[in-house]
Amino acid sequence: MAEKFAFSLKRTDGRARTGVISTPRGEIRTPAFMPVGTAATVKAMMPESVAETGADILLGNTYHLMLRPTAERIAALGGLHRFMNWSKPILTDSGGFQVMSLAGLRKLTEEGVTFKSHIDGSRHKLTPERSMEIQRLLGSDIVMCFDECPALPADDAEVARAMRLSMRWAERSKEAFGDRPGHALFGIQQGGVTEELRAESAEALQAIGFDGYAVGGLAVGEGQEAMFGVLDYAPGQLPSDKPRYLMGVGKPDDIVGAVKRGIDMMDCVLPSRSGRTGQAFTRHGVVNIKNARHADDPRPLDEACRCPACRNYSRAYLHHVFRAGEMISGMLLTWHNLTYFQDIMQGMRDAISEGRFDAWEREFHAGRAEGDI
Ligand code: PRF
Ligand code: ZN
Repeated sequence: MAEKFAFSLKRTDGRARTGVISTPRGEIRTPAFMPVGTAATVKAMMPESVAETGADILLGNTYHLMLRPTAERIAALGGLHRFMNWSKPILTDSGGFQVMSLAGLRKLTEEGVTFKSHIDGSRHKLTPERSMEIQRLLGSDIVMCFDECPALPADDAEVARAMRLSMRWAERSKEAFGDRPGHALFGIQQGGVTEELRAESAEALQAIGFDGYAVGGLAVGEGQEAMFGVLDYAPGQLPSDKPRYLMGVGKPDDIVGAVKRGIDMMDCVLPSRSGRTGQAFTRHGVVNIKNARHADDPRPLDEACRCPACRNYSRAYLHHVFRAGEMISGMLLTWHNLTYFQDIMQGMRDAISEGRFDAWEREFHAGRAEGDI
């Protein structure tokens, strides 16, 4: 009998929460930040280094892996954990969101979505049933429902149509997922920035019943103020005894604002992608390492950071290897960014545990510059 998937809430401070998600592959401390390992790798990082940054769980993508190397091939090779040498939990996104943002020539029907691969133009189909099958073949620990996420701004009729389709797909996802002890299925709330639609979506999902609930459809062009406006009520529409996951967010201040409003999990490509394009996030703000003023600077990126980029290298070196197009540039900056994001999460977990989240948040915002530093 497989161990169970469970969420245990340890402490709340205002609306911020800290707890632990237990899975057969290990515990996930919440609030949790999930680095993105789209193509069975967190780009530029060895999995053991990703674990060292403090990540308890990675995100993988149905869309990319079904196209290359295919879910069937990964299953035959022992599943995604073994394939990529990551033994801790993996959450997989269901594919619909990536089809809409990446694939060419899409056709959406009640049944699902057909599309052309962004890699070779070949035709494929995703349905709730096929998405559940792919995520099972990958061996995902936390499976996401198949949904449709409209880009914002969109009119209410369009947002409502996409949300109601997503709720019918959520029911089909649950049916196709079946009963899999030790594995979790999360529903995804949609409804744009409209409170009534968010409420309708939350009720529909709870009537079906899930192991966790995601807030989808945000960070798609509405801006931080509108996103926080939704997060002022959306977590409260979802069960308090299950994890709440905000999909695809965000910058450090987005993450802090989301946790303050009751979010337990997040994922974003930002720390890894920015690392490869020369952007470092620090306690004082954003550092663009390509900027000429770093060329002679012997100081580390962030003197208080525990990562190898900050312990062993100067800004001058990081500037040089970035300008020279050396691979170590992306490796070191990604390592730094992932470390910094995980340290923010640890700081919030500690602060919530000790009932001092507000003070922690004030300190987080103090001494942060808006532009480049
Ligand atoms: N749905 C799914 N994946 C997502 C989103 C969504 O709404 C978002 C929205 N920010 C990111 N990734 N399935
Ligand atoms: Zn660092």
